[in-house]
Amino acid sequence: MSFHTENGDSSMLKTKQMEAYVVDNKNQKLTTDNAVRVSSTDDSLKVGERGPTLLEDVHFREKITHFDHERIPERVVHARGSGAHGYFELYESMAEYTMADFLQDPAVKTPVFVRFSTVVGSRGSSDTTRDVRGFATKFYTRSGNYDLVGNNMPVFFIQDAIKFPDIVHAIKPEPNNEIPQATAAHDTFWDFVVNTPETAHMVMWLMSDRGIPRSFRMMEGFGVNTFRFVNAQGKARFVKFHWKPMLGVHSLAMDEAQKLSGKDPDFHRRDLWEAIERGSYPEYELGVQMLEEEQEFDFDFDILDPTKFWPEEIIPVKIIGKMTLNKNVDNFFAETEQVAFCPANIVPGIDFSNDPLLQGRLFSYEDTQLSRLGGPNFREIPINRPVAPVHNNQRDGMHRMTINPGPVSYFPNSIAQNSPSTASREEGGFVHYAERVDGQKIRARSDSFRDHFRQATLFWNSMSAEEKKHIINGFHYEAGSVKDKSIRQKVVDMFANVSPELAKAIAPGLGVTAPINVIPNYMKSASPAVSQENTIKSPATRKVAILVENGFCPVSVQSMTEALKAVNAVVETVSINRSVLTGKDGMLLEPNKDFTTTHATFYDAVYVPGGDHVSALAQNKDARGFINDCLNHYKTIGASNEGMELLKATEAAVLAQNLLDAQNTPKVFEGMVAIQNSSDLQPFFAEFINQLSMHRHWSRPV
Ligand code: HDE
Repeated sequence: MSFHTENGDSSMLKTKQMEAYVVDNKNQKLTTDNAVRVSSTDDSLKVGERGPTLLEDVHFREKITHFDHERIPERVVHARGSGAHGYFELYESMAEYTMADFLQDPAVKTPVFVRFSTVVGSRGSSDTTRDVRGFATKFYTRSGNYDLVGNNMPVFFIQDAIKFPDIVHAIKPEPNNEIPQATAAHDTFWDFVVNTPETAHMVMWLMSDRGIPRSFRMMEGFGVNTFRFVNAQGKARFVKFHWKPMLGVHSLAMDEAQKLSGKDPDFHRRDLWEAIERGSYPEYELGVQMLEEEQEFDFDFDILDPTKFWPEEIIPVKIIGKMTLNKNVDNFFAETEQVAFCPANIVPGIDFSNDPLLQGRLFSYEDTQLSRLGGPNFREIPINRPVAPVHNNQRDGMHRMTINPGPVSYFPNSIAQNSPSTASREEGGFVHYAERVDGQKIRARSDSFRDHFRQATLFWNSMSAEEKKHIINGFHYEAGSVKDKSIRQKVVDMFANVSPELAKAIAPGLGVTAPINVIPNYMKSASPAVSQENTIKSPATRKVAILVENGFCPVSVQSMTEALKAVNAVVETVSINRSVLTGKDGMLLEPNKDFTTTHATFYDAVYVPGGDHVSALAQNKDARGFINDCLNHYKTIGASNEGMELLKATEAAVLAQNLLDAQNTPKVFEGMVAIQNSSDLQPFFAEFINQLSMHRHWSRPV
């Protein structure tokens, strides 16, 4: 079977399969679901113009009935999400380690569908609340669908899936009043945390910048659970999966994320959609950490414990391929809402481990999908169909699409000569890894799962000084919002086990006392790979606002726009309102946005060009507010020539003092870039772009 030769570009297989279901309404007549043409859809059938509506109005009834049943239950967790199509390409054959068909031949491109999500909020909640992000990938491989259902954090809150309903009930809105929406900042979550020390490590990740990503395109994905690779000789190795974004891992500032929740609840969804529409396709490399079976007990953590990650410094990540997301969905409901991921969807060459969280997940996903998608035939929904052929004796059920001819729906049979027949391992049949397991039937937890704090400390130790401050602020807001003081005290007491320094720093914000007699934590090691300070930095796809008013300097605006576009950044001009503006030399410009329809939080940087327009901007509170927000959210701020006057009228004035001698050459201070009295702005643009690529200037004193 060769997808790439027989069917052209193998990355297009899924898109081609789905095309058969796409209906184009262009230039068509309106019909009922029974394909009868409709003559009017504006007035219901009545007895006289002012009389009652008739039951025989078939079109009315169909239209309303369908509408009444449009919604399906939202996902019990990960309800809010955004999906995109793409493909995966392999860098080198992984045949030595796994038989997984899509990991054999670098010439084969495997179609994928990805859904990113928040966990706690409802379908209509906001994208930027502090939360874990789901990162689920469906590979439509030629030996069946493989789902890598991961998160943007490598560890989980709990060690055993039996605790999942408890943690989810605790973090969801409280059941008596359904408050608060989409956040951990309330009593029940922290009550669960302080009573469940195994949550400590993941809570550290959640309070860190990882909880508020800048973009789905700029976050890592982790399979979290330990899986197995099995090669053609039947040899198995333990494996953990990683997605590494080509744009690096970046986050929002906490205040920025909170403001965005109101200003644009669709911030991440829009960012993903627009990047794909522009052709700036999100890319992620796939990495694997592999361990020989004999290494299972070589570490100071249990490799089956999902509250532990495998530090990259001791178990390196081997980069094996790349995923590109290059197509938005045609219909959100049909694709993103109906897609069904399941960690039990594996293919020959990949197998499970005894990770007790994974084992429970293997049951839950299909179970929830049976009710969410209305019965056992949800795999026939176009987005869920494999591109590999399906042949079995499954029959009937709600919404069955497949028409299976003939009398045989059982095995073995002689009427159809035993077809469909089973396949041996050599023929691609899935054979479970023959792991030897002995034991007593007990409800218990291994002693090797008892340490809950060492890796939480490792994570804390790995953070830069600025990242530590963000974690402290995260605790301040999230645990500080808890009403019950005794829970807040227990939070401080519990996290003293992670770091006495952390406990001391969060105690005042939580209004409780720092523990006095704590045993200092002697864990000194760190894992630099988990600090976002060490990530890839790039100006590509960053969004920059250029503030303009009548009298702006056209050369500055034009050349900055060109310089930014050359590095694939996105530029928008923003003004007080949308009327056409006249530049210094009479050039006309229609601004892309105004201060009412956009906001500083939508951008990564702001540039104030020179020109007479600055006085109008300086007198406008929204223009000043724009600069203030960029300042307080650690963004790059650039000003050339008269542009500096706007900075001087804002909270940035104090820092701008350090830029006053930027005569003829650009000067930089804490992510602020300026140049004055210069007609050659090119060095300034280069420096602005350099600062932009740094993402945020976290050490700026604000
Ligand atoms: Fe999930 N999880 N989960 N989860 N999960 C679901 O399945 C569950 C866990 C993850 O975009 C549900 O179809 C249990 C870890 C993602 O459609 C449900 C446990 C990780 C998504 C479910 C976990 C995840 C889900 C809800 C054990 C990271 C969204 C709707 C404690 C590796 C997939 C659905 C999408 C969705 C159960 C823990 C990731 C209820 C029992 C760990 C990305 O079945």
